[in-house]
Amino acid sequence: MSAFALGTRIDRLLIGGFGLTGKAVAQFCVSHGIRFAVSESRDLAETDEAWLRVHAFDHEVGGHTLRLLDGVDALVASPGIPSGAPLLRGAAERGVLVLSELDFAMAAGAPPPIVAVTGTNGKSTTVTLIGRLLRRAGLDVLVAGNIGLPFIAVVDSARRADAVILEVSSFQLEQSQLFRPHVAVLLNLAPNHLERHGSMAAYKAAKERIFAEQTESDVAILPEELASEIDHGAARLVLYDQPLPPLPRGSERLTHVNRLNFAAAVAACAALSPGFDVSSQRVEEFDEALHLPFRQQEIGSIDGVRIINDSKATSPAATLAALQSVQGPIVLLLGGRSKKGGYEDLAHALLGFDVRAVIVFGEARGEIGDHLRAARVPFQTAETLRAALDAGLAVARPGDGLLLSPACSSFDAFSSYEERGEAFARLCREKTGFAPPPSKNL
Ligand code: UMA
Repeated sequence: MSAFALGTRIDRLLIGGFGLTGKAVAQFCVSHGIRFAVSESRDLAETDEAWLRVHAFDHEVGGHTLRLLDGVDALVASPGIPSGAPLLRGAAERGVLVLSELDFAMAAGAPPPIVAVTGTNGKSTTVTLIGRLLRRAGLDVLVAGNIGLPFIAVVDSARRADAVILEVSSFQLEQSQLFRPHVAVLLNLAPNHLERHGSMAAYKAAKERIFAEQTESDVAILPEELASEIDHGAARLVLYDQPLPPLPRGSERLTHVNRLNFAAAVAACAALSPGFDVSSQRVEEFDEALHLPFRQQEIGSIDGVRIINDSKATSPAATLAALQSVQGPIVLLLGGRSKKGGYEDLAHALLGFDVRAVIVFGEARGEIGDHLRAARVPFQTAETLRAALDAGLAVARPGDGLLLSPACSSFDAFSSYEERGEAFARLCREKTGFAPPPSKNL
C-alpha cells in the first residue's frame, strides 16, 4: 500500500530512530510494500542490522546524516527525536513531509473511533481503566500508544475493533498535524520534559495538539481548572471532575489521584458510548489497572519499612502525586537525569508532607540538592540508586514508607524507567528482612 490520505503518495519513506516506534513503522512498511530506509543515532544490535539489510533499501547507524533524505517522500520521526533536530530541519528544507508516528498511523487508513489520553500524570492508569471499562461493557477495544505499544503496530487490527484507546505523549503530539481523536482527554498539566520542550508554554502547546484537529462532533475532556487555560478547539467540552461522574461501588477507598483518573476514564467511556454506567460494578474489579508496575507500587517491606516503587514518576509533578497518595512518614529517594524544571516547587511542597528523610542520587543530585537546601529541606546525597536505598534504609523506621519516586528520567544510569524499577525491586528483594506485600490498598 502506498496511497495515503495525505494528498500525496508515499512510496519511499525514511524512518528516523529504530526503537519501538521505528521498528513498528518498519514492520508496517514490510506488510504494506512500502520501501523504507532507517537513520538511527546509535549503533544497533547485529540482529537489527541484519534485519535492516534484508528489508530496508538503505540504513545508517551511529548518527544522522541528511544523505537518506534524498529521494524519499516522507520522514516518520520517532517521538524521541526533538522537533529542532538537524534531521527534521533538513527534511523540511528539502520539502520532505515530516510525519509523527501518530500521523503516519492516521494516514495509513481509517481507524475506528479513537479515545486519546494525555496529561503529565496518570495516562497509563487511565487508558488501562478505559480499556477495562469498555471491554466489560462488551466492546472490542485495543489499548496502545505511549503505554508501550506503538499505534502503528495495531492500526491494521484496530480497523476491526470498536475503538482504539491511545496513551499519547507530548513527544508524540509535538509534531502531529493530522491526529484527530474522537474523544480527547487532558488529565492534568504540570512541568515536565522541559529539557525537551524548552518552556512550559511549548510543553502546553504540544499537549493542546490533542484537540487541534477535533471538530464539533468530537469531545474534549478536561479538569475544571484547565478549561479556561487550555485551547480545546472546536470539540464539545466535558469536565471530568465537576461534578465527578458516578464511580463504581467502593470508590471512596480510592486515593484522590486514582479517583480523578477513574472519573476521567468514566467520562471518556460515556463520551464514546452514551448511557455508559459503571455504578453497579465494584472498584476491586479494576485493581489490576490501578496497580500498574512501577507506579506507586508497594512491592514489599524490609524490616517493617514499606517499600514503594514509583520509578515511573519521571517528573516532579508525578512525585508530588505519589506524596499525596502514600501514607507517611516517608523516606523519599529522588534523582536520576534532571527534567530541568519543577524542582524548586517540589522542594517547597515537601515541607507540607510527613517526610522523615530525602536522599538525592544520580546525575541530578547536585541540582536537586541546591533546591532542597534553598527550601531548607534536610537531605542526604548518594551516588547511585543502590547507595540511595542503603542510605534510606539506614534512617527509615518500621511503619515508614520508603518511596522511590525519582522526579527524574532514568537515562543517567538505565535505559528506561522500567529497567530502573526492576533494578530497584531486585535490590530490595536481595536485602535480608525483605517480605512480600500484604493485601493491597487501592
Ligand atoms: N533516536 C535517534 N535519534 C534521536 C533520538 C532517538 O535515532 O535524535 C533513536 C534512539 O537511539 C532509539 C530510538 O530512536 O534507538 C528510540 O526512539 P524513541 O526514543 O522515540 O523511543 P521508542 O522506543 O520509539 O519509544 C517511544 C516512546 N519513547 C519516547 O517517547 C522517548 C515510548 O514511551 C513509547 O512507549 C513507545 O514509543 C511506543 O509508543 C516511553 C517514554 O518514556 C515509555 N515516554 C515519555 C514519557 O512517558 O514520559 C514521553
